[in-house]
Amino acid sequence: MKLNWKIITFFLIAILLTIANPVFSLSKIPIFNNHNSPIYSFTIAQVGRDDSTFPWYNCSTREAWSPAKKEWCRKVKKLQNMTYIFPDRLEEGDIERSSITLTNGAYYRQRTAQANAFRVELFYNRKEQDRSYPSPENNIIFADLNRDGIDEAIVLVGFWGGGSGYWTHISVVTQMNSTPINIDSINLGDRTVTKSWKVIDGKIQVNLITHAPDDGLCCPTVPVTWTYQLQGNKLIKIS
Ligand SMILES: [Ca+2]
Repeated sequence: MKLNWKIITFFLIAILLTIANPVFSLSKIPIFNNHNSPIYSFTIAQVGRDDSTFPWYNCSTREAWSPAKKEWCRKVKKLQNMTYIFPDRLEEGDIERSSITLTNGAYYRQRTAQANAFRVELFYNRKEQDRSYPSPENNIIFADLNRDGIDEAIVLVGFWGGGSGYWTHISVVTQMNSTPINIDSINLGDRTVTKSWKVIDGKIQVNLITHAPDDGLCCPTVPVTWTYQLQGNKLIKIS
């Protein structure tokens, strides 16, 4: 039987393209988050307890929620509607800025004759080249920092001071199973960029871009890794 090499070649190419196509197609598919915005390569990593991947859920969907998702979203709602403390603001003498009760994840004080406006946003991470939206995605970790067997919530909280300054804080919340309490918040600095963070062996490790002495506040250039440990009710920078 004489083989028709043209037909065989055609089918071989067709089979090859069929196999290869999903590979090529997947590489072209943009990844989208719950706000339908592309996740950029500098989006901070979602890393949970002891470096294992921690699940994240979109709490705005309407399907029947799994027990794990219900529990996760219940905790997120608590985090969005509670009081946060900012000890560094108290040192500046503005008592009102040092203790903020959020509603649905935000607080805004309008400017008055006596005082500047300011805004506090939960889950806000100032990303590189992207004044992004507040989102729990990537900006929340549940991990046991004090080894009592119960996970604390560790969240990023953004603080806008009424001008061009923007300070990202790491806040630790305990008692997530009852009435949560923000026991401490530390300030990562004005307009620093949080690149990634994780919890390893109960310590919070943050990779961020901070300022060289000559950098303008707008434009930090120095990559650093800072590590924090919960000692009693205080977050202490240990390296
Ligand atoms: Ca704990």
